[in-house]
Amino acid sequence: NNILKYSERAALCSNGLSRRLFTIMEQKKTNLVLSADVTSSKELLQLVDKTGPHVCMVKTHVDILEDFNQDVVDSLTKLAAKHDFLIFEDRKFADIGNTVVHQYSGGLYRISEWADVVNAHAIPGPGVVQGLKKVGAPKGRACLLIAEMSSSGNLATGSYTQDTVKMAEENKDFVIGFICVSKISSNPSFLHMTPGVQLEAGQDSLGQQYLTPSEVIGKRGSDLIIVGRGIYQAQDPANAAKQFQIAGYDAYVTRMAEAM
Ligand code: UP6
Repeated sequence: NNILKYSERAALCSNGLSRRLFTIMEQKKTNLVLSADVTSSKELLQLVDKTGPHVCMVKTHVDILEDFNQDVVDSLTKLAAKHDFLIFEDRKFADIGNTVVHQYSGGLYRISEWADVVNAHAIPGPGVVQGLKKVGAPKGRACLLIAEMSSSGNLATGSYTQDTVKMAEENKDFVIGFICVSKISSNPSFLHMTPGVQLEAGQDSLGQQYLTPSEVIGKRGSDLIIVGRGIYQAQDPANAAKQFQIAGYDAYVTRMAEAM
């Protein structure tokens, strides 16, 4: 998948959401996912409206919002239509199928009503995917599996990562790709999405490790960069998002040119 353009990969996807994401990436010229990890809904909506033109997807952690309510998701959905991006709730489901059915569809957040994409750990086995699929597939939703993590000392390595790729392949209709820190599947329809990205490599004080867009997209062959603090803690988040958009897309264009 190093030589296929996003639009060519879109054509290979059986899931409508991955097709749409690749199409947005090509049209908007962005492989940037905003990780909108702010704690008030006002801040969230302002941040998303400002950075919306530069992103193909907005990732949320709704359970960190102090004032979550239905208006927030209504407004977020409107912004998604206005700026043409997908909504990804970073819920990291990690329980048996029956429990995730309820966590995904019910509770306070009713995630399946508004999130295009969610993610899950592979640790419980395929039941977690089956449970999510039961709720999400009829609504046209999709899921990413966490095959690797960005944090230091994490246990998602080696055969765990390989077995997660296998689990994705066995559920290709609903699983559209991975959270990972490098390219782990040669199947061009799978999306590789990488968190832990800043314009300079480094780490935070709690184990997060940062790589640059050119390392992640160019050298490691991932498809999308996920950026939180690098954007929302910047003086000018819209401009920061633009810088990440340019850096991420340039790395993709360069990678394509080098693979030719
Ligand atoms: N995230 C990681 N690493 C992972 C998986 N998910 O950082 O392996 C998520 C975090 C956060 C975002 O939960 O929302 O990606 C990274 O934010 P940051 O850019 O501010 O570090």
